[in-house]
Amino acid sequence: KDKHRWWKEAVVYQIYPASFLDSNADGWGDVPGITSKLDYLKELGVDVIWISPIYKSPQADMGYDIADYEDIDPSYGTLADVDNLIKEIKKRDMKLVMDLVVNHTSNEHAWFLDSRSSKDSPKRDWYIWKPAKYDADGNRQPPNNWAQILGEANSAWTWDETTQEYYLSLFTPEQPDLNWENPDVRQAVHDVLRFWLDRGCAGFRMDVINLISKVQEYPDAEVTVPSNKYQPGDKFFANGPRLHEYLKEINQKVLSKYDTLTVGEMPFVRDEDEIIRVVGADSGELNMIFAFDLVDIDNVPGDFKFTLHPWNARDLKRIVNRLQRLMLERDGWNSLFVENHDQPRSVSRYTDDSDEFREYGAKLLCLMQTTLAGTLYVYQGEEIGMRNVPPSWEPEEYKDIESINFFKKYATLYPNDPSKQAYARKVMQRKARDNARTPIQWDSTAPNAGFTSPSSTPWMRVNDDYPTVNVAAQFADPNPSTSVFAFWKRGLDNRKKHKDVFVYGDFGLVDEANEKVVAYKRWSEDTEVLVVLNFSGEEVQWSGIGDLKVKKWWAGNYEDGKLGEKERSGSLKLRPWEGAIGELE
Ligand code: TEU
Repeated sequence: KDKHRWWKEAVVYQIYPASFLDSNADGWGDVPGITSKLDYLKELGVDVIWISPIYKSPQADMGYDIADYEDIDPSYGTLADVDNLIKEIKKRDMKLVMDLVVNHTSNEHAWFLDSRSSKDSPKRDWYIWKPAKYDADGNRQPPNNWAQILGEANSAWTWDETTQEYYLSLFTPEQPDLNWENPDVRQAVHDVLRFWLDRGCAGFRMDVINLISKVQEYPDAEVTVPSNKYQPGDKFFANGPRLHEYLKEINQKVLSKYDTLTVGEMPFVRDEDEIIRVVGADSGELNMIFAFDLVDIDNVPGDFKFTLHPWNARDLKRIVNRLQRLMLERDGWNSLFVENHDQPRSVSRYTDDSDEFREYGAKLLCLMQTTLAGTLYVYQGEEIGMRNVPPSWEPEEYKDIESINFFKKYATLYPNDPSKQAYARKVMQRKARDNARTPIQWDSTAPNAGFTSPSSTPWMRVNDDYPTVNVAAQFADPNPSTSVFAFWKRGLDNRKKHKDVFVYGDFGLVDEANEKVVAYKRWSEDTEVLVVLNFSGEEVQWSGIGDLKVKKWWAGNYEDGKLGEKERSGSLKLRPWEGAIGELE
């Protein structure tokens, strides 16, 4: 059976539109800005462009709160701008994927305004309304103890004065959850998909799509974080009872009539059978998901996200191995990503972003990402090795609602405790979503790095390192030894040339127990390669290669012309953060 699919081989590039490129000097990125950079993306090797939400939105959560699914927010441009973008994308033989956010809407969406207007509104049941509970002292309490996802100090329920009931708002009060139990809601969502597919878009990234079906009893969650009033309730809203039914319905009614790429964002889920039910070749649900295993590697298990948890190469291998096997042995499919707009920068998180090692780190991650099975997602700025915001930034520089809520929680709980305040700043500099949301550094023009005109004020501060880390400097340099961009370009090209090995080939770990080195083999019928990645800042004498013999080294991040002289068997000397790909005999 032929397992080749265009969406398996595609390289997807994620654009976070507010921070990509501002074409009209208002400090906010826009659709014409994206259109003007299509040649740049084509040059990199991109096939599909996914744009985070550009629909009409009050921007309580940067567009993940949609007020009108069929119009564009004026800050980004117009529907005509999008039509032009699609035309220009197609001209270059690329495709566009839209972000579909249908677990919730904005509280300013007409559906919700209608729903909250009265208990008798015909749309009352489009959202999830429940009466209050009262504690022993007669105080009003939300229907259950679930915590809000983007503000853990708060309840996931919001009180509505007008109709005297609570509505469910898992992310923020500005993002009421839709009631998917209601068939009219599902049909309205199907219409949204058709609207965009008929306009020429080639698929969807589906925001938190595994949260659309909730356990209807809405039970209290188990207390896993005793210091917090509210608790993670994901057991009752992630992969709920009717999820598969809803996904199959979308497929039958809409997607099956088009040729699409679909990727479902699925936080909280680890269970392999659950994943295969969604992405198995014959599931009739989605092509692939975003699994969170790799980006959750440094979270304390069971706790909230703003925690720090140590990990090493062995943990990373365990995760990679599990996800690779899931695809290759169970005929599912998956995505490869180490960055997106919700995560810190990968070079800062998984490697060392000091001036000495940043470029090696960025290329090490590129070697890993371009040699694993799965559809590859590159997040804007990753291709030039952009880093996290500097530790010196004050909390005021953080713009994300989740960050603001977190700093607020710490200020309220520990107003006079400098060590707690210092901890909050440290954890945010490592984990905040803002790290990935700083404007793209196009060149070294002061003070806005070419993102917006020098006299405008960007909506978010530009990372201070733009004089050295910027697109212009790397784009002008075609040498992969010195340019991270050129290294990515060659890596993507190599992946496509050898897709039988890298996209479709088999996978096996080498030296599984090693805590510093990530090594694996990929092979097809006629080619076998070894990928060796030193995920440590130390020099390692690696004997894990055992009996394997490298015939030819293909690429490495320490090339400096000496890759040909690298050892081919027995024991390899790996410099800090060194990685290489070699063809085996
Ligand atoms: O994210 C959902 C999600 O569960 C996480 O990625 C979440 O943002 C993270 O754990 C918080 O630290 C999606 C979007 O990608 C995100 O930007 C939105 O805020 C969220 O859904 C709500 O739409």
